[in-house]
Amino acid sequence: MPPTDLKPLRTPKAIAEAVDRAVAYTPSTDMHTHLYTPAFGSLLLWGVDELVTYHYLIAEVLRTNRSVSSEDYWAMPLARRAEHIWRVLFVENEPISEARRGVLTTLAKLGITAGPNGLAEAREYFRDVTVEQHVDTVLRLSNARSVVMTNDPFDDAERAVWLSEPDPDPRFRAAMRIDLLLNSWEAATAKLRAMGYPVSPVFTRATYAEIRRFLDDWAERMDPLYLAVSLPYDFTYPADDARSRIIANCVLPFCRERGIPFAMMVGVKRLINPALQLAGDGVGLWDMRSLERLCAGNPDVRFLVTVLARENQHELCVTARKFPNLLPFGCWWFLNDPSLILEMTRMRVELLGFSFVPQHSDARVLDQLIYKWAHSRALIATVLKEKYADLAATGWPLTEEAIRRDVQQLFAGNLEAFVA
Ligand code: FIX
Ligand code: ZN
Repeated sequence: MPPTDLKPLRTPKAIAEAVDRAVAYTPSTDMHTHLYTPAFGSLLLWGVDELVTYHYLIAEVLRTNRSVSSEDYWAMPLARRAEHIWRVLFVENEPISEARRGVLTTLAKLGITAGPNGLAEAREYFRDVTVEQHVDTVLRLSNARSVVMTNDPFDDAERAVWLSEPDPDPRFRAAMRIDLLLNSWEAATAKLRAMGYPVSPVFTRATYAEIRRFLDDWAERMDPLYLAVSLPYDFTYPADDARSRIIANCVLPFCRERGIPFAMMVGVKRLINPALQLAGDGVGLWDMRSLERLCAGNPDVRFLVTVLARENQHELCVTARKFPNLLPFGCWWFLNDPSLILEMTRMRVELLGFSFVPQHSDARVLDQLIYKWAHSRALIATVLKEKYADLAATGWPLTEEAIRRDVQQLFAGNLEAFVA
């Protein structure tokens, strides 16, 4: 990055140029993805056929061409599914949606001229690419310093890889995901027993101890940055249910003693259309009094929180103003769209200053890092230019040095400090 001078930036043009430099140059820590190191084999999705069959695009193709049902779609092999999506969503209809534009941004940055023949050209590009090469290419093009994985010890395929002690890649860090434990206690007891943790469905002191032993064992194996869970829109705490008992007796003590945050992603309405499989989830409004109770009742536990409903965003910002142990993050899933990223980022800067994590990619396919970060960096820059121009208009001596510091904080520093 070129040296910066310390003379105050007075004009919107000078401010905009300084913001663009800082946003382009500052590497990001991507705090939530579904990516894996190549050591995890087929768990790491990459390449144009996976990119084009992303579940966001499945939802769009099924409504755009209703003559092909979800059953017909799932009956096709991957290559045919990609060709179907490409034809319907990119050739027969303009690729105007955010998920479609994302594919094109990725192909363009990989040097593949995107046009009606883009799928075939991209397949040509990937023919001689190895996954190791592609990880380097994608992280470079995304300017991502590190990505945080979603690591589920209840997933049989992933657990087997961990037990084989795969070579670590410092660019990929772990997050331990416990959805089964907190959302499906019955199923979790069977898995825990099979893994050698003799829990009973009835909550006894011994069962709590075994759950803790499970969390501790896997934290030793994974060294997670945080403990994570996706919770439904009707998540209530405390409640007379298994989830609340495990959170109170196992999760919160674990996070407190291990010194890692508890990350809650709240608002999904699971499988409102099961026929769409991963694409079948919806969104619901969360009663955030549960968040207030968790933050107020556990001031020595740090909470990373993202919520799925647009209508919950303002309350999340206000709640974060009240609780220093709450760090809002990301424009998650159905919110990862320009109109909503702009709205949420403006709201957060106005209410929280720079004390939040503006974005995560949620990338499921390695290549998505390229577009998810390219699009978000541009949008975050748009908001920063507005806000810094407003600040400079007060006569405040704004410098490029200060802008760089702020952008580093947003893209990496806030999270790194919160998990340290
Ligand atoms: O729970 C999650 O981690 C969600 O992000 C996923 O379930 C969701 O399918 C997704 O990938 C959204 O972007
Ligand atoms: Zn996710």
